[in-house]
Amino acid sequence: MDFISKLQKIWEKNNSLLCIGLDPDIDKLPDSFKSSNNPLFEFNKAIIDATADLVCAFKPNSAFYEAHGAKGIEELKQTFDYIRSDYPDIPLILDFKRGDIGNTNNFYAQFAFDYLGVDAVTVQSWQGREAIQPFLDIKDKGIIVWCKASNEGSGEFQDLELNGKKLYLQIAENVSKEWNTNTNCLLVVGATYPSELKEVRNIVGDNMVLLVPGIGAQGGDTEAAVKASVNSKGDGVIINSARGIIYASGGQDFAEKARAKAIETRDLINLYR
Ligand code: OMP
Repeated sequence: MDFISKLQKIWEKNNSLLCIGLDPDIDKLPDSFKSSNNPLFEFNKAIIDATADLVCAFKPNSAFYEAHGAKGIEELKQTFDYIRSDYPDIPLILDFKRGDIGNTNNFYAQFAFDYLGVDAVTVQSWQGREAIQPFLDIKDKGIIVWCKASNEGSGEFQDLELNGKKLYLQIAENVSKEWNTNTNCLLVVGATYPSELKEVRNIVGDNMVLLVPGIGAQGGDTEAAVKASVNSKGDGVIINSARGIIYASGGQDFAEKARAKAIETRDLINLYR
């Protein structure tokens, strides 16, 4: 099943727009994992088992695994394999924000879709459509293009005006009107920028899904982000939180506390959608 259909099904089944970021930082894991052979995977597995009925996606960020070399990549793959076998309804997003010339992108796509078997990836837009085409051609996968980043300094380039239009708005326009011929594109806009989220929603219309990270640890206001980003049907978004949920407690009750935080976050999102 293609990524967008899988997402629509799980939005309904779990009544949730919440995505949990599986970004395990070994220094923040409960002590019991420190002697484990697969600490990242074992931690993820506990979080996944505690929250799988509450989410519309899981999004591991590759950096947290690449940091550990081959062993980290192995645990990233274990994480995706586990979700695919035990929770096959849940879409898998690899957050790796790759982007290069087209020939090189073919090999990033092979890593994500053939080796890891994910349903969607995050990519850079900087090189232009022609370079991203190897991703865009894979019709059943979600290609999530970074548009307006959640970090404080993201305006340095993204807010520059070119011919009277801010760069991130031009990205939203090109992706929604020119790149999306296979209806497999999404855009990333940070929850920390609700008015920019609204502008992007107005440009892309009802049908494009937005990935919205930045609630929780980065301090994005959930009410403002949800109201600004949902479409007229009250969906069309994937709202991501990682640290705010996975480290709700640093003790042995981490999975239970992550579940409680995920319920609270899902319900808050649902209140404003
Ligand atoms: P927390 O800040 O811990 O909730 O994690 C946010 C996750 O979303 C990290 O994996 C970030 O790399 C990612 N992210 C952003 O924080 N800001 C962005 O603009 C884009 C992303 C992303 O593409 O998911």
